[in-house]
Amino acid sequence: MEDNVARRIAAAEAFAVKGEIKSCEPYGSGHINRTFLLICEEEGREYPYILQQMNQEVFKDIPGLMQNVKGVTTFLRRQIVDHGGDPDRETLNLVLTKDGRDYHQDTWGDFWRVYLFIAGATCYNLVERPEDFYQSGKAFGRFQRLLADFPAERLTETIPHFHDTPARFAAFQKAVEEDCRGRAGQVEAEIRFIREREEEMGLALRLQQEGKLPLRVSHNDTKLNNIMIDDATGQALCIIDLDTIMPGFSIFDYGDSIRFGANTAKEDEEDLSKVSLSLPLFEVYTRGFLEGSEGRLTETEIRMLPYGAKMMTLECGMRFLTDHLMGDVYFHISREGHNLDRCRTQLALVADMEKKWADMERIVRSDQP
Ligand code: ADP
Ligand code: GN1
Ligand code: MG
Repeated sequence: MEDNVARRIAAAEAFAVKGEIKSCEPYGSGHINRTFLLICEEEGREYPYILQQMNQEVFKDIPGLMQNVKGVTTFLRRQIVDHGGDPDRETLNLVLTKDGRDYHQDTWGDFWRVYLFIAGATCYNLVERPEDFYQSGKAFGRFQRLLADFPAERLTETIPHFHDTPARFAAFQKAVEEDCRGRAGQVEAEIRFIREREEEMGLALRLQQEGKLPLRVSHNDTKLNNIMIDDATGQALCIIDLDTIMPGFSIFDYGDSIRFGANTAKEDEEDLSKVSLSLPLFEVYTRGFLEGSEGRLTETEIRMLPYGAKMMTLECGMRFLTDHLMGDVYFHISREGHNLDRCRTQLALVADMEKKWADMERIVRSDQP
C-alpha cells in the first residue's frame, strides 16, 4: 500500500464531508489499515473525520467487509437511540461518498472509507487507570451480548480461519521451513517455545466440534486501542475497528483484551523485564466482561477464560514471529526487528501466565456471577 499525500486528498474529496479539506495527516497506532485525521473547514468551523485506506492484502473481500460494518453500525445505532444514547459518538458512523456509497475505490484500485471523528475520547496503548480497563471489559462483554441478536447469516467472514490457532501454527511452521529472509537461525529459542506448546492449540476448536463451546458473533480484535474511553466521564464510549466482526469464540474476545491490556508493558516493549501479567488488571477486566455479558456465557466458556487469554497471547506471538520470518509483510512496522520485539513480549507474557495460572483460575471462579 503506497502512501501519498495527493492520493489521500483525492480520496477524501470523493466523500460528502463538510466544507473544504484543510489537512489530512497519519493518525493512531493501528497495525493494519492506513488511518488519517482529516480536518475540513466550513464558515470558520472545523470538522474532523477519520479517513482510512483499507488493507487489501489482509482483507480480500472489501465490499463484504463494508457490508458487515454498515450492517453492524446501523444495528448498533438503533439500539443506542432506543437507550437514549448519543449515536454519533457511541458507535462508528460511516460518511457516504458524494454519490451515496459506503466506500470509494480510486483509480489505482485502493479502497477508502470515512468515519465521523469521535472527539473528546481516547484510545489507550497502556492501561492508565484500572477503572478504564474494567469499563472496557464491560463494554466488550455488552458488545458481544448486543451482537448476539444480530443476524449472523448476514455477516461475511472477512478473514477465514482468523483465530484458528492450529492453522496459524501451520503457517508458522511453513515460514520457519522456508526461512525466506534467513532469520530463523536468530530466533531458535522463540521457535522452540512455540513448538513446545503445539498440543494446547487445538483445544477450543475441539470443544466446539464436540458442541461444548458455542460460536458467537464476536469482535475478534478486542485490544485496548480498539475502544474509545470518554475523556469527560471515564466510561467506555465506543468500540471501533469493526473489520473482523464474524463468528468466533467469546473466550478469544476476552483473551485478546487480556493479552494487550493486562500486560504491564507495551506490546512492542524492548525491555522484557517490564513484561508481566498484572493480576489486579486481570481481575478488573474479568469482572467487567462477566458483568457486561449478563449471564450469557456458558459454564464452559467461563472456565475457559484463562485458556482464551493464554491462547490469544501465544497465537499473536506466533503471528508476529511468522511475519518477522516472512519479511514483515502483514503488520506495519516502524523499526527494524519490530515484529520480533512484539513476538518476544507476547511469549514472555505467556510464560508469566503459566506461572500465575492457579491465580488466574481462582480469579475467574470468584468473579463468576
Ligand atoms: P487498524 O485496523 O489499523 O487498527 P483502526 O480502525 O483501529 O485501524 O484505527 C486506528 C486508530 O485510529 C485507532 O486506534 C484510533 O486511535 C483511531 N480511530 C479510528 N476510528 C476513529 C474514530 N471514528 N474517531 C477517532 N479516532 C479513531
Ligand atoms: C492487528 O488492526 P489492529 O492493529 O487493531 C490485528 C490483530 C492483532 C493485533 C496485534 C486484522 O490489530 O489480529 O491481534 O494487530 N488485526 C488483524 O496488535 O490482523
Ligand atoms: Mg485497530
